[in-house]
Amino acid sequence: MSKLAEVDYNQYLRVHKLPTTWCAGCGDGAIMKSLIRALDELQLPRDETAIISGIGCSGRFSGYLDYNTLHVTHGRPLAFATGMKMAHPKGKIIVVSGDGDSLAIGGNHFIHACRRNIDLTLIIINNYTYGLTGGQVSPSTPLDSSSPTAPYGSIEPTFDTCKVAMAAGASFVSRTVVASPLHMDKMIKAGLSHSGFSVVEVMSNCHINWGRKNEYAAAADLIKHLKDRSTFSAEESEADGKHLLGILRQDAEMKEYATTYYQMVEAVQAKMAEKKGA
Ligand SMILES: Cc1ncc(C[n+]2csc(CCOP(=O)(O)OP(=O)(O)O)c2C)c(N)n1
Repeated sequence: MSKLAEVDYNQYLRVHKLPTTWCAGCGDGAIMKSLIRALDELQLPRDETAIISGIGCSGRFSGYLDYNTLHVTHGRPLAFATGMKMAHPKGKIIVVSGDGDSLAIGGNHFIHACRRNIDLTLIIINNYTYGLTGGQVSPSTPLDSSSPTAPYGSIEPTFDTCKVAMAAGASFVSRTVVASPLHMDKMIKAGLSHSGFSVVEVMSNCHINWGRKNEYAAAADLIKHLKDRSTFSAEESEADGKHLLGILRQDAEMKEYATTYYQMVEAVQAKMAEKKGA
């Protein structure tokens, strides 16, 4: 049976910032460890790697991970990441974002990053809710579930993050669940290894601000629920709305934005030099 890679986590963390502010049992800790295992295996050069996050519980990643980091305004990590990638196209840039951060206030940036197919990796931690601010409804809150802003149940249909990403043009799209750390490791590693816009949606547990309102107040119960609500079968997912896991799109041939841009700059400069010489 395969097992989790053994890694010295502390060498990737700003240990003086620990313990984390996350609630006991929060999926964010498991996801951060999974990201560390992926970083450890891929050995991306630290000087060329940046981690950017917005506001939210998920926003803490840029505080804890000992890389070049940016902690930016709510909903805007992809905008900052895009600027960073264009200024430094060789850099490996990882954005960690909540479902509120990337699908609600940052939804526009999400769609356009997909459309441009810019070489960034976006890890969306989908915990069904605005965790940090108390559990308000987000674009991925399950229909009929309760929250402080929908005490009688949410009447809003949810976004399927991965379908939106594929429709908008992302070249790598995958989904995993915090209940399956080995699968999570695999998806994050694959996303980081892709050249182009890669989206890794991680279904995660906010048992405190979503679970307590929906009969999953214990972390273990909600993690089990998420596992039960996930499937590797497209048919099953279509039939009863379960979260479809796995790599849903992987296309290395699609044009990447920064590369195309700098190729154009080179071509225009060559043309201008030719004109000058003539
Ligand atoms: C412009 C702006 N609007 C609203 C807020 C308040 N706010 C902070 S975090 C957050 C939602 C966080 O939810 P999500 O992105 O899903 O992340 P999570 O906390 O669940 O990881 C909101 C609404 C803010 N900080 N800035």
